[in-house]
Amino acid sequence: MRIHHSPDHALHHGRCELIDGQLQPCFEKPQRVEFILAECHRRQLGEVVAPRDFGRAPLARIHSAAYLDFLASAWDEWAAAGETVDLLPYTWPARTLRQVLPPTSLHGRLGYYSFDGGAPITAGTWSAAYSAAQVALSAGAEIASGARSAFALCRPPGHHAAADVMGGYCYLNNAAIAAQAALDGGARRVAILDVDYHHGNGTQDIFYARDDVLFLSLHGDPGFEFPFFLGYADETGTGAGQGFNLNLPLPAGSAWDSWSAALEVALARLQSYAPDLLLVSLGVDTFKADPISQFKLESDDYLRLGERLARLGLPTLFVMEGGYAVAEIGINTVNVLAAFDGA
Ligand code: SP5
Ligand code: ZN
Repeated sequence: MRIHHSPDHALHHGRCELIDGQLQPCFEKPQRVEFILAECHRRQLGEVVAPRDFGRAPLARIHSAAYLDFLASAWDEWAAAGETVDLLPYTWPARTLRQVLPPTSLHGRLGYYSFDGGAPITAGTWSAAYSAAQVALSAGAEIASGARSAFALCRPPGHHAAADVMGGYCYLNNAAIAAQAALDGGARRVAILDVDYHHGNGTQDIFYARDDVLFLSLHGDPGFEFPFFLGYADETGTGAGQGFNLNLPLPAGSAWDSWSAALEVALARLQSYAPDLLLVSLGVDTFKADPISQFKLESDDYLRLGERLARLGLPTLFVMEGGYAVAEIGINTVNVLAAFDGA
């Protein structure tokens, strides 16, 4: 399958995140994409193509204009004040505080538009996030014109980002933007299968009240794992979206046997939905050696995942999400894609 990729991802390179009480180098780093690309070349997965520029309109179908303006301008405002280090939020409107309109102060707005301190804004963050969204749109357009599958090598990732909230290394929800573009282009039903280790809280929230996007997610139980405050099994959708959200939280230590059993539950629901398009939020942080995760998938398990997804016989758009075991991220990711192609 073709690989949609922009070198602009490297413009985003956050310095630090808070892990176990210490500031550590960001796990979500440019080398992730370089390793995936190298493995795509080594295995001759397909042609690497640059994204088209669809502009800001398809982003605004998912994200609020105020949020997009904020993301596009925050760094310039910070730099104009003479600052050079990453912009990181430190105060959030939690339960006892007012959810007022965005405050005028830059750090007030930073807290208002985020849910954690894991999404630093750097000089190149907007350009990189914008390019990742265009990569997802380009890959989606290839499928709309008849391709069986396409790979959007997005970075930064997107599934934790909601309509006007960033966090968890995510700014723009690439998968949601591509799903909405598919619907706007004539698709009637889109299923998003999120196999990243973490719950895709942003994607769930964006489509929670809708029945034209079915969201299915396998992830570390939020009772013990980030993002903690969404992703439980009793979240099944609301209003017209009732029944169109399926969470399958799993315990720490889950390996292929239990993970794939949960996958079958998700796929049974997916097949009864009969979508026009399957979008896979592909995180490989389920890998046993992932430094921030607690599942136990082996590299060969990703081959089985790719084969299984191919058996659904649906046009399939793969959108890159997480995965932090950099040495194996290429092998694990391309295992899914190559096995899908080969099946
Ligand atoms: C896209 C994506 O995968 N985002 C994940 C964001 C996770 N951020 C929280 C990381 C907390 C890691 N704690 C690990 C403790 C290891 N000792
Ligand atoms: Zn993840």
